[in-house]
Amino acid sequence: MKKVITFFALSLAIVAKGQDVLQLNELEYFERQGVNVLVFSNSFNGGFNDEKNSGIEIIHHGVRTVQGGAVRLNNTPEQWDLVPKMTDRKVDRANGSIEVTMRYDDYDFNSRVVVTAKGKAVEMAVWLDKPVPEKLAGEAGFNIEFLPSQYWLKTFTMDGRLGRLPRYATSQTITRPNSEKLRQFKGFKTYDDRGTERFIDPLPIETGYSLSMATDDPLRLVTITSDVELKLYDGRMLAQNGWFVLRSVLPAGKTGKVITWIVEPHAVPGWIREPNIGFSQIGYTPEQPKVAVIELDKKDQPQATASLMRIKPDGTAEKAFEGAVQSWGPYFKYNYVKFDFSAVKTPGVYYIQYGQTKTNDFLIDEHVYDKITDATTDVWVPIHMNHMYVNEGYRTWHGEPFKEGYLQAPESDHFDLHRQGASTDTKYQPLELIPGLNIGGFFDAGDFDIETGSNINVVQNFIRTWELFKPQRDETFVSQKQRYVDLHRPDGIPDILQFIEHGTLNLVAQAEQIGHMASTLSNSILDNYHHLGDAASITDGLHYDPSLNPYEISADGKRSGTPDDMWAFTTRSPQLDLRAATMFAAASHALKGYNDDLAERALTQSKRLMKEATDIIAQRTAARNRQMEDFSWLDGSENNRMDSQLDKKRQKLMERSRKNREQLGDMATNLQLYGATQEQQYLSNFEKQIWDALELNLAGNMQTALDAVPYLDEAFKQKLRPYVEKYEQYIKGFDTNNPYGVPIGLGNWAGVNMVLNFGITVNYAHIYFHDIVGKDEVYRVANWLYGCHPYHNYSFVAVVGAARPKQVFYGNNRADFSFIPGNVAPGLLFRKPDHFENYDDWPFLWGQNEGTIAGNTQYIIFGSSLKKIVGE
Ligand SMILES: [Ca+2]
Ligand SMILES: [Ca+2]
Ligand SMILES: [Ca+2]
Repeated sequence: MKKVITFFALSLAIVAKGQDVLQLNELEYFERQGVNVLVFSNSFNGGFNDEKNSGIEIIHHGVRTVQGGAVRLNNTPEQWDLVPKMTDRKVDRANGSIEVTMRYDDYDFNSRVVVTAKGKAVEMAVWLDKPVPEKLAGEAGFNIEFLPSQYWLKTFTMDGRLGRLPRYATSQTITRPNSEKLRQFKGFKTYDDRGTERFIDPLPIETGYSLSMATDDPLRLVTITSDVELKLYDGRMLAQNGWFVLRSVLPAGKTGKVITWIVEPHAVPGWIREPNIGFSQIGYTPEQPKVAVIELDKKDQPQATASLMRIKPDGTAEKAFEGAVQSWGPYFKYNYVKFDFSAVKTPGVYYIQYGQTKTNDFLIDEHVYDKITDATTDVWVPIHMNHMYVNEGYRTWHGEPFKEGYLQAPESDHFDLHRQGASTDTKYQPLELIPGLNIGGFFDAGDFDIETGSNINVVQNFIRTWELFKPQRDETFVSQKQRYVDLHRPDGIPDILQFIEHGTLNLVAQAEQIGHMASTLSNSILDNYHHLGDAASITDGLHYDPSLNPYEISADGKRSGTPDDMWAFTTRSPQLDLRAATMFAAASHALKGYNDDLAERALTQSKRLMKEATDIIAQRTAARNRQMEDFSWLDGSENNRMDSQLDKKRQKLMERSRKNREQLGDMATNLQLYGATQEQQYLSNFEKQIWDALELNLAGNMQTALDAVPYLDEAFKQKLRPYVEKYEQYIKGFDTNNPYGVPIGLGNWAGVNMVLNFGITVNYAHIYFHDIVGKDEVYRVANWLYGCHPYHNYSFVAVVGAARPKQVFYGNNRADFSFIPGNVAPGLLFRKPDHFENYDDWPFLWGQNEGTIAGNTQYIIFGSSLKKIVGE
């Protein structure tokens, strides 16, 4: 160890000059070419508790490979273990250091981490003003975490001993009594101890004072030396989404500077990030615009030209086109140039050659968009059908889940952000079986609950697709009687009708059995919420009987003492009931002639919920003081500064909109009700509201206005024209906002819904006003989705036709580093202050890789409308 430190000190002295060393930059992180060290640019937020996105992070040669640097209370913190709250962050430019104060309220425990640039390395030091609280002694430590997919199979040395980091977790563990387990998020438990009253604690892979990670890979090499023992763990022992964890336990009874690590991420001399050539992996039609966006390292010198190469039938390549590379400019941390090869219109197989970089090949052909929705409708959607056995060829995707049904949720504060109030708002006692809910519905996303709001969206998205595009595709066998779904087996019924039916079956059952809509049907225990595997094995399928012992099964084999039954959260929301009423009206319309009985039941519930919810809202409104948040929905993305006169005008508009909304109901709901019932009053309610809404938030309300075009006359269309003209300017505005020409989200859920919404609106604007919004505009979102975006150029959609779709998604099969075909990833996750990422070797970050049922059915509308336009 001594030797290493001496060598280290020497190397510091030699290269501590200019740009070779880590320096604190304007954006408050440490930077040298190839290495960024971020210190709480992103803090732990506790929403889903630890999304592996926070604390001290290292972006190493363009990849965020280290995060989670903080004082933590576990050897390998899981999601739902407590995270520290950042209470202070100080940037000291003079000394080149960042200091962060962290706090654990549960233990009244404060600590500070000070990160200081020291040549090519940083010093990470932990300071305590008071000794570690007794309860945390031996448990609290300073941790950082390494991304397994970037480190597995690589070599490491600890104090000179050799090792190789494992592809799969097989290190050793001990168990400890639950009394020693520190409290997890809201007091939940992530584990089932099988009655042992003991929890699992991993043992380290290695311990020592000097560690080199990835000695065989200069891009990933990081050396760490410490004055307190280092322990290297494999976080995957407890949870598949765990990382390699390096930690030093805080010494008990000490104050002051208690731990000092020297961390040096190696930088490859002269390294420049490989250009990321963004293009559509689906390919292009001959007539459409074709522009590649090339993402360049700031230090990279742009090429003057790029070429489009054509692969001939004999396998050789020839230059089809050479064109100038146009500068777009900087956007966050990279520089962007564009290569326009729209001139090439001959069908064929092509690739882009830019300097030394050559892309994979893609097609130019009339038919490239023909199959873009097929994987989503034929595979992704049916696999997410709940309460069914789903088969595909030789493979079972899942058995029939939740056979024991759903219990009335007791009062609770749930881990998936749901809440059951003190009153159930139903005739059921807490934990009483609510009959008839285990039918129909779709799994929410990478989890298995039925989010009612999302399921309402799903049914509406299917209805919208059905009513506008009437897809007759039949590739799925659905038997509600057998509770069986078979993929790729036609049964004579358009699949989309069967999907509408399946969603409606669950939602009607909620309305009939509960009396109103549940907020969710979800897991009762955290241990089966993070389930990865066959949905049918989440619960034991037996009714919970508290008179039996846990894990005991009754003599008749029908009940068990394991409290794993799912819960229905039933606190009444009249707003949700109204949304359901609208959807039921539309579903009734769509299902008529296919399933008349269900259509009738849906209509009955629609009318009843509409009346009851309206009454409840009226009562509540009368009793409630108005709050500003009531019209926050109106205040959209246009935050231009306005003078006070405009402000006044706007306030007046907002006030009128609010009143109209209160008296006439939501305008989009009115429009949908008109579509479902053809009753004139709904249409006039809509017309009274739409113009104010467009004045207040053009981008946010344009879709609703366009949805009305088929129902209204030419005069409406003429009145809408100037708004569409303004919207066209809004679309074009994205060309200067960012290099990719679409709205890009910066939240902790990447913005695919926003991008899809934009794409659908542009498509509809083109369909109804093609003289204003030209056909060229409809390819913006397609380009983005299928590969023209930052970070990498893989298609975000696991879609038919893409040459290089993403390979891992946060689906329910994520533990297999796999995907479910047809999934749409949220996309680029933004990490403050300037980093976009989308891992394609690590599925477990939901903010960038999780497809949702509402988003994926929205994609079906987008894809269907795009196909219609392209086919014209
Ligand atoms: Ca969920
Ligand atoms: Ca079918
Ligand atoms: Ca059960």
